[in-house]
Amino acid sequence: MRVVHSPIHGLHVPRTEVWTGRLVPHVETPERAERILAALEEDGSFELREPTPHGVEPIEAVHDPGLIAFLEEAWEAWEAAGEEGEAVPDTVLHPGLRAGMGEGREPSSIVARLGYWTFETMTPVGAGTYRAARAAADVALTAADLVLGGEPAAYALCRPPGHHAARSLFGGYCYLNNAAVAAEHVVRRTGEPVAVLDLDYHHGNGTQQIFYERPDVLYVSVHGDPARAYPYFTGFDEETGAGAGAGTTVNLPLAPGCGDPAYLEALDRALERVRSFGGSVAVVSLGVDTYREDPICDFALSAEVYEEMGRRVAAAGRRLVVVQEGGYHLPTLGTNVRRWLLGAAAGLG
Ligand code: OKP
Ligand code: ZN
Repeated sequence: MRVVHSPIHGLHVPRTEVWTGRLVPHVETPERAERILAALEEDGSFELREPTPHGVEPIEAVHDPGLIAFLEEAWEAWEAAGEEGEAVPDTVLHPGLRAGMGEGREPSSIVARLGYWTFETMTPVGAGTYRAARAAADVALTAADLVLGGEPAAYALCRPPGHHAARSLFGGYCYLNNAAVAAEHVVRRTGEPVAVLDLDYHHGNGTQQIFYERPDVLYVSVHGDPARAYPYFTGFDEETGAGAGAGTTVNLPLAPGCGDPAYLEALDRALERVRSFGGSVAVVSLGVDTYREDPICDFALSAEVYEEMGRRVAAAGRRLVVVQEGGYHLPTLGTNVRRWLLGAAAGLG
């Protein structure tokens, strides 16, 4: 299988995040991508390459140009303001803040602008963040191009991840929505509908929001129930799309401790929807934070199930653009991704 990766991810080194009042070391580290790359390099069946730069246009197809411009300038503005450490807001634009007073516009100070373009405090902007986020989008776009060129599957080793980034918001360790950028690219190149299957532990609020009213992009997600799991405010089963996109969003929230049988049952339901939706390409947001030892999640999947998962997804009969999202248990991160991809390769036949 073809693998796209870029060393530029290493310029993004988030240091700390605030979890329920405690400052903790950030879990979305460069070592994550290094572990995955090492596991894939160890196996002779993966063919590695670096991405082709695609410019900003395919990113503007799914994101507010204001968000992109902000991410590009944010670090410099933070430094110019004499701030210490990473760029993180202290106040975010909760909709209630200006309720009944109009939407408000982008403020001018850097700390306020951070609170305008993000929804939380766990996603710091540092010196290399924008370059890494752009490289991750190029990685996803290059994998999409390989599949458009006839490959049955390609894997995009994206870092930082993307599925929490909405049209006009970064957050959830995500800055640009790599999977959404790739899916929109495929729609525009083929004129066909595209399914996005999100298998990260967390609900992909960003991908869902970007395509919520779109009849030509299916978003299906299997994830920790937002009743307890981040991002808390999206991913309920009654969210099914709106307007022309009514019925093209499918959420399958799962209970804590979810094991292999319950997970595979939900996956089969998700795949039924993918199968009945048109198109020849599916984008998979692959997070292996569903693994039982993941330090920030609460599912109980075995290592072995990843192979079966990949096999079942491939058997759905779509060409696959597999985009890396989360996964934080470093000792098994690479081998779990490898298992998934080997299973998919077997399922593609
Ligand atoms: C990114 B991806 C709760 C911490 C939650 C944010 C998780 C972002 C996950 N105390 N931190 O979907 O793996
Ligand atoms: Zn996740």
